[in-house]
Amino acid sequence: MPLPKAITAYTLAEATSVVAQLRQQVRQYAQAYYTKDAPLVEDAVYDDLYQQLQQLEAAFPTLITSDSPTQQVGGTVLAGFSKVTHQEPMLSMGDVFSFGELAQFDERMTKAITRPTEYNVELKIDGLAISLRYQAGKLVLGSTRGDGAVGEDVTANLRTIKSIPQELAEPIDLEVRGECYMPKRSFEALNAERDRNGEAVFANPRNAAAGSLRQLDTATTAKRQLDTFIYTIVDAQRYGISTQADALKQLRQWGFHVNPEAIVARELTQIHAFIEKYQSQRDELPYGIDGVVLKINQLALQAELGNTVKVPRWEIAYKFPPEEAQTILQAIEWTVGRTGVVTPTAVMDPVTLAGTTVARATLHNVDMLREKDVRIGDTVLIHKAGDIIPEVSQVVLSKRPATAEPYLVPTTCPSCGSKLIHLADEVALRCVNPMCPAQVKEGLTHFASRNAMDISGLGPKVIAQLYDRHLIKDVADLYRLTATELAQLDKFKEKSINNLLAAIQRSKQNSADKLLFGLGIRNVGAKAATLLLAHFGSIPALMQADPAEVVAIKTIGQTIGDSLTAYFANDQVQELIRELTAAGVNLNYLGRLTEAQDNFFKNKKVVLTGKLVHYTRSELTQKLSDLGAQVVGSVSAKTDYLIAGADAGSKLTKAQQLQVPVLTEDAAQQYLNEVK
Ligand code: 1X8
Repeated sequence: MPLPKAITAYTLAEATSVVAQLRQQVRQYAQAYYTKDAPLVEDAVYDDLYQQLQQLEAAFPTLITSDSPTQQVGGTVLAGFSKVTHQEPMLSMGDVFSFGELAQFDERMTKAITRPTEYNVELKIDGLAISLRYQAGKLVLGSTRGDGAVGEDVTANLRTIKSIPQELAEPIDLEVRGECYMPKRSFEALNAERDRNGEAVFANPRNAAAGSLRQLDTATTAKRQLDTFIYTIVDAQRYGISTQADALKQLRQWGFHVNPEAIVARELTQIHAFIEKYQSQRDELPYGIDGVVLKINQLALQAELGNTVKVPRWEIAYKFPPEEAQTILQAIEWTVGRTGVVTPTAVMDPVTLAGTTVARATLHNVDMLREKDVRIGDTVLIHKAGDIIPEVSQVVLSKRPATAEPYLVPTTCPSCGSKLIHLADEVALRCVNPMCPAQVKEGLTHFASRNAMDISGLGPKVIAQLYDRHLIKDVADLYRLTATELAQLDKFKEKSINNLLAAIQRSKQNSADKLLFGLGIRNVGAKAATLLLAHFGSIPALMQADPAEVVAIKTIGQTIGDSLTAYFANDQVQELIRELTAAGVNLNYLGRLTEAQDNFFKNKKVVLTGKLVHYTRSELTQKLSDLGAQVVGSVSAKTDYLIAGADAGSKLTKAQQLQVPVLTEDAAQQYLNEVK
């Protein structure tokens, strides 16, 4: 259905009234469709109205408002996120992990209140908490929880989420809170696409949702298909509501997306049944949940009970145990680390676990392998430690095939074939051959890594190729690589070759603490390396230092001292240092003598772009460096922040593609001013 007359025939007054009508209709239909899952009209009718609205807005741009449905597809590029101080703090919640602890919570509640205890029991959604503020019925502010007191203003991004009403039917002032999440299907589609494009995949839907909400280009957020469940009305009693169950009803009526799985319960047995039901069904739900929330149903009682310093007394989360899956162990792979430690990895039939497909899991070390008596062909239980790294938790002995034989732990290194040994008091199995190819490659990768020499473009795959083609055998060889040699590598064209050579060149100027750490000396971590060089000033000075002086440095003990002595006593090491010196690698400490105090920019990689107003480039670079930031030239996935001034170009685009947070110069200045 086209508009009744040509767009050009509309007066501004007519257009104003038609636009208002269209918006109301489109909103109503969209809400029925998205939040109630009950469309009122056919898609084509909706699309028509939507297009008419778009056409009128295009002809009368002064009528465009940020809350128009047409603006919800995003497209605005933000300069950064400003901070929002929550009017009521967004508290977190106490949690329990067993029915026993849950009973203790219930006992506390029963003691504290005289009436029979009644709970509203809801699912705990695995997303991120958001707050939405409405004024006279219009959405005016959407923010993240942040630290609970101060969050970030993500209004423009939240406006792209279809289940969030832009305008309520009643012109009320209101603040509601809930969870923003990414449905499992959207998460899988997003990760599949990112994988195809060679981009890093998100570890879980929660991270994906958080990343999507912090997009500076709202069009990206719009594409991410985020959804919400709203579960709290701030100060609900103001609206004549007296229980949490009624609050959920009211929220639904106002047009919010409210999770349908909630019950009112008085008995623990009912709550146990609810928990067990959803714990076993969580895989079938289209969104992630990580537990169940119990809230005292009566709002007046909630108010009486109040909060502790950190959490409300009247609610608790029952957290599900980590998700487990069963699968069959097909093989055990052994990997040699930088220090020669050989670790086992289980290779299993692929299985879905907490939303992702898992085919490999850590078995930690030989002792654990022996203790669990893991055998090839065994059925094993796996879970994700810290929700990310899969590990084998248990062998299901009842399912062990009669033919399964005890697993024979390798006696020789899978990389170099040398005999593996157990060092005294160590659970680890080690390859002690310093020339072991696997160890050398790991050592080279460590040298190039971010906290060490930070040579971008020199990851494990490139290192492996360089080593296997005999182009490098130690770190000094890196500084002798030529363009012709790099051209032999897979996918290395002129641009990647030049970038890598430039990165290698740049690393020569690093402060020598990065070099010291990069050498991979046993027990010498990044912190120790910095302390040592801040004290001695250079690697040659450290090499000649009196061991007693080394050990006397605060937090540097005998273990580090002995490691250094042994390392530098080695003739090959001395030759390596000579070669690095000859190649022009800096051996002096260039950092500050005192470490920068904690601040927003400390240890962050920052890129500057665009025209700055408050500072010159070099002033800002100096200020950031003083705060312990590293100011680098180009944006990569490793960049922590891009500070963008006016007329920013390709760096800004790249940062947005890589989801690197972008700060305006003003925002950067605010953070700088926070440092005393
Ligand atoms: C966090 C969550 C709550 C609820 C659901 N999912 C969450 N992640 C709920 O109340 N239904 S409440 C909450 C909090 O208070 N921090």
